[in-house]
Amino acid sequence: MALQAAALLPSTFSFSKEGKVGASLKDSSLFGKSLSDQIKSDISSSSLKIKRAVRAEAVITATPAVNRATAEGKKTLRKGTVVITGASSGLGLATAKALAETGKWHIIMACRDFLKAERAAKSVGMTKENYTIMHLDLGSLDSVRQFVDTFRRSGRSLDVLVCNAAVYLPTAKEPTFTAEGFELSVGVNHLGHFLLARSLLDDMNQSDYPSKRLIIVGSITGNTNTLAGNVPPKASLGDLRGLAGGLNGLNTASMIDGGDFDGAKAYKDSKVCNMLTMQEFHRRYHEDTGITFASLYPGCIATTGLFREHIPLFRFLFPPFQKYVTKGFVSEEEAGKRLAQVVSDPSLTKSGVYWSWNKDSASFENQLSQEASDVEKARKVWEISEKLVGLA
Ligand code: NDP
Ligand code: PMR
Repeated sequence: MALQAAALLPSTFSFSKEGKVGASLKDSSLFGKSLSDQIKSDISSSSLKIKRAVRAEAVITATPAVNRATAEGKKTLRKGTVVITGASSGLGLATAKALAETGKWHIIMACRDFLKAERAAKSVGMTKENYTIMHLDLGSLDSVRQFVDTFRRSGRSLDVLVCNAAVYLPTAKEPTFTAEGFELSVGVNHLGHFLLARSLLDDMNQSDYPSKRLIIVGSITGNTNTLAGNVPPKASLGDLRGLAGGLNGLNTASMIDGGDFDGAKAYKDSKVCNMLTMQEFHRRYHEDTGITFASLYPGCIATTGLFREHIPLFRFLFPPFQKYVTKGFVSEEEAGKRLAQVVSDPSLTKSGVYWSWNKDSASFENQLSQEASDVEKARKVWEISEKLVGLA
């Protein structure tokens, strides 16, 4: 909070913890002192602090200050940098497009298929200066670590991270596994993102951007307090015995609750983990870092690649079913605008929130199910996940 407030101060130089200087000039006076006097005294009293802070800082990013004064003296916020996982299709791509169109964001498309991502960016009219593609396969922790390294080498600051990528394997009879041997749905959707978000938290903390956010995409189907969440198989993490055993399907179950493999349930369980993780981040880090942690259900985007593994009849009937029966359907474009709001809308800065949208497409804070808001379970999922990804 302190960092955010400092960066938003309108008429002084602001100094972040890391000693970065945010110059936001305005021709006015502060409590009767002239601006130039104020600046002079700010500079002299802070230069020592900056020198110390810069010496102490291991990584000095080359990011320009948050507020730049243009030639005409007009204040502009620098472009934010947002990392979006799985930006090569569906919701991630639509969000990247919506943000690129504002001209206020540089989008790091964190994708496993470079060519697909490049084609996707072109297909929605994104221009070169608005995006960079960086390789990330969430099914490999080495790849996650490599991504973090590549990102750091880019010299960009990290302002917003969107954990969006996911796989859904409803027709699989047998489990498949990530490089480290975790069941694929939970491995990619939860554990890969867990390591990514934990590793990049420090980077975000160092950014001088005024509104830093970490967003983990959730879903209605992981919430058993809804009709959609009561369609079998229902999400349930049980006592986490499968997760604790490493989900490897050999000496332990491939499902979090220790039960038999069910691809649809594994996806829903992974979404519960996503929503629990967001809240645990909030409890552990919001107050100290000022970072906004959020999750969301963007609506039923029944046309995306998420259903690629489903039977053809499902893929044919699902969009009209959602459009005309449940009326929960939302287009990729609309869903992208919703997630883009969670990334950058000044009114959505509240942390620890699971956002949803009503029929008029207005956002509201939604209630999570009992399990998806269970504080003790969130802590346990966090601690077990830390061990599985090598952070503890
Ligand atoms: P898509 O299948 O269109 O997008 C998923 C993205 O994840 C793709 O870009 C895909 O990459 C990427 N991905 C999959 N596996 C990996 C991996 N191992 N490493 C890196 N990236 C990977 O689905 P959606 O857009 O629908 O899903 C996006 C998010 O929205 C998910 O979190 C999903 O749970 C959530 N959601 C979706 C709803 C819907 O109705 N569709 C409803 C509620 C939530 P590639 O292109 O290479 O396959
Ligand atoms: Mg569901 C208001 C009712 C509603 C909504 C918003 C969704 C969203 N679904 C609803 C109801 C129903 N669905 C009902 C009544 C049925 C029984 C006919 C039903 C069935 C159904 C299936 C078989 N729905 C599904 C599936 C899937 O395979 C999808 C899934 O669970 O993916 C994990 C799905 C979904 N329904 C949704 C949403 C958003 C999904 C998919 C994506 C997700 O949660 O990420």
